Amino acid sequence: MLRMAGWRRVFVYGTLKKGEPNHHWLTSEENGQARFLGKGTTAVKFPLVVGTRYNIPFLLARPGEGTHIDGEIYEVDDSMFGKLDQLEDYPDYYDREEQQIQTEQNESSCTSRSIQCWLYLIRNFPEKLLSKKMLSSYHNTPEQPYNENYLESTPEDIWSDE
Ligand code: PCA
Repeated sequence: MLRMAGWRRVFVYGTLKKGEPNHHWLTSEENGQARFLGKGTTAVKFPLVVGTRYNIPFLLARPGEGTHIDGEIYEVDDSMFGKLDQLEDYPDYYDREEQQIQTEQNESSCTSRSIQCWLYLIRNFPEKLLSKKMLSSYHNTPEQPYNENYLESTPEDIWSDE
């Protein structure tokens, strides 16, 4: 596949997935370009929990705990990558790092491969988050609706109820 300069692969597991509340960030042409490459799963286990009164999905920087996480792989241009950093308030709130992502099995050849992608994760979090239910796949639900008002709150306020 032709690799274009300035494009990065990003693995999204939360509100940026198709059908989830922030997916429009990836499809808005004003933000830049994003190309869906396929579904994937983290090669490493991570705790994925929904926390705070805003019901935000958090992938916690505790590799080896939790489960392999399902998500979607996108190739994004520089402009889109910058927008995603803005949405995740990188580096003040979410950090990001490159991780190996196992791609979905190719039906005809029964093979899958693992590729490096950026993902957003939380490094400084209240330990209490680790006692929440750990998910392998995030979906926004009416029982625990995502509340984007957290975008207007301070990091201290976000953690205040955990
Ligand atoms: N958005 C990013 C990180 C957490 C979130 O809600 C994502 O979907 O991967």
